[in-house]
Amino acid sequence: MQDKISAPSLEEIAAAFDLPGALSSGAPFGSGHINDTYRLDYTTGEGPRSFVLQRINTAIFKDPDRLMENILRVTRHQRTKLQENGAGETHRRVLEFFPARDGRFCHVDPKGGCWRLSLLVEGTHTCDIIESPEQAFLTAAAFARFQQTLVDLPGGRLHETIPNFHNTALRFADFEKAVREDRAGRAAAVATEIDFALQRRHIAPVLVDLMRKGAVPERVTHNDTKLNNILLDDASGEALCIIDLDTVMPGSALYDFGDMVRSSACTAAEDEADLTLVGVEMSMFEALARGYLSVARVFLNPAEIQHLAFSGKLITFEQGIRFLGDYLNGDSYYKIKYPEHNLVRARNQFRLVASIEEHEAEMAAVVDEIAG
Ligand code: GN1
Ligand code: MG
Repeated sequence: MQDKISAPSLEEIAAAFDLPGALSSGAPFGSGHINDTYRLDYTTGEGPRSFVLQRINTAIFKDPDRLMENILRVTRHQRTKLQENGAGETHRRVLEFFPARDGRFCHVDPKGGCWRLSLLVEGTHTCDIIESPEQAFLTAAAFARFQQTLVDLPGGRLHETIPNFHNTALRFADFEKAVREDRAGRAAAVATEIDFALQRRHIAPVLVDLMRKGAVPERVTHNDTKLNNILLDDASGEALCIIDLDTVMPGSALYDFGDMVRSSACTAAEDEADLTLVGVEMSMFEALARGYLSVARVFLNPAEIQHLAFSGKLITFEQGIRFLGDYLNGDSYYKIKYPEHNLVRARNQFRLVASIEEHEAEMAAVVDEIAG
């Protein structure tokens, strides 16, 4: 966890960037688990303007300059394509970052904190919980378009901002290490959850093995396709702008689709403690698959299509062992709001895994029917 107390004030950080007018307010913003995010409101001669200021968690993103290099390449390419396609309001459809006065997109404060600034996209909101199949369709199609846009990203392979981020086999090895070390002395009390994970160890390497064999191709992917990483237009509900680009890097389309299933095919939050509310909703899954395939059908290969239903289970499992592993390690990775938060999250994700298992054949049939 980063030290909040010793950090410079928001005013001091904001002053490092060349912003218009006077800062009228600054406050925490969003619901990310890793970085610290703030909204800055300015009063200017041309009316109010708002920005998003973020402190990058450099314990997790160890090379923030390369991370910003990725993000600038990606957003420039998105902007070029939007302009080529004659899309209106490009400033609302792709994130825009501003360098600090020293020219760096990553401003380092005197305490070593790493800050970046982007334009706040006005007239949009995010949702933590899926509201309707229509919304599931739109958001899945938007993430698919994001992947499609990046198919011809120039300039070579992107940096891996977190190596092996979705290598579920290595994630499982990390989990086993956390169980073995039992740093926080919590393993005995969560034997049931540990057992749930160990019984499913065979699914962990499935996608990485397919990637190693070349059956599933490496693509430029988002890698954190949670529902709340899309800005929705306040007026129309349109899925306007993909955000949280920290983990855009080489990956598999399947982990992206899987994380849409994890975060949008269930109508309970990922930290809902009442497990009777946690489970896959087939209407949402079907809408996600229809939305995603409405765009991605043309570029996915047969092995990818064949594993779409499985991908939701796999990444939900991966997320479950990451939360449980962090709980066993003494909560060093994810921000928590109360002591058992990571355990509650892990139980929730495992309940969703179990529910996906119950519906897996049905989910595969839905994908078959849509993909034809
Ligand atoms: C983290 O910070 P946030 O909420 O965007 C995590 C994702 C997880 C997610 C679970 C870099 O994302 O991988 O899926 O929490 N990001 C990182 O909600 O580990
Ligand atoms: Mg993220």
